[in-house]
Amino acid sequence: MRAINAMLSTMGAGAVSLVAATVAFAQDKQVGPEPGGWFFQEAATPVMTDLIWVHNMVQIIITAIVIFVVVLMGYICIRFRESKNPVPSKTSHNTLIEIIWTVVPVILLVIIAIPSMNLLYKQDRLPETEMTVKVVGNTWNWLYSYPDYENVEEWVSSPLDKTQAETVGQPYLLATDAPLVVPVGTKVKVLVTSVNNMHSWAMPSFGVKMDAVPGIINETWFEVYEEGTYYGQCSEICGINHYYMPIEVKVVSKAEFARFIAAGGEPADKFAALNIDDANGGAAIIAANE
Ligand SMILES: [Cu+2]
Repeated sequence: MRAINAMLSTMGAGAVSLVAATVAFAQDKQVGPEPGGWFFQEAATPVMTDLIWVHNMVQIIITAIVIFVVVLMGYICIRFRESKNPVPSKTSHNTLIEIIWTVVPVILLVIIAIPSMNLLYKQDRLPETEMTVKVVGNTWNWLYSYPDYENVEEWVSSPLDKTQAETVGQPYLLATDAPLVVPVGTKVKVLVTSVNNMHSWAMPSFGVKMDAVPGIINETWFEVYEEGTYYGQCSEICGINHYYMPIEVKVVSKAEFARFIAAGGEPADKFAALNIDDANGGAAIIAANE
């Protein structure tokens, strides 16, 4: 499978060099919400890998506690029921048991706290990042820009409607006309803010959920393991079209990203057939909101 993906990527890269001034992306991995899905999405970043690990560890501990308590309660209900135990014990204190039920929970909480705190700081404290993207929430779409690359203008990422999504074979309510494009294996700083009301830029497979608040610039980071398309959704109820502001992140090879930037970041090329004019469409939407 890996070999096939690698082959497809190579073919995709070949296609790019053949078609001048067109930036096409190799279609490979897709990670996002799935109908009926109830567990985490596949981990795409080190933060999400740790997050799933901490979740599983806590899950094991609480399951063990629940089983222990239920079994103990069952045993007590049966063993000490009135008919079997007509003269109940008058015991009110037992120092050893009291020490155990104090010390054991403390140890368990410390075992949970150490990796939890580690994860919290891993998410919160940015490492030395290699590039920055700026994400601005708008009602109801996302504006993306690269403060590091002035030749790439800020662009609007709007959801594809049902027909458009079907035409390009991408998931409706997740696919956009112009995804955020980032290189693989790169520590990316994300600056998140909003121009009107609150939104939240949430990428479950990245372990990222950052509020977009007007007047405040929040920051977070990610480093994606593998190339592919990753989907998220606005996760702060922001108004009537909250359901209709998906997030699409295209993770490409470093070489492909360099070509994309050199080409001025033409994000809409692969949707040219759909006749979407991002620059004008976006401007119209912004103007309508002002
Ligand atoms: Cu929203």
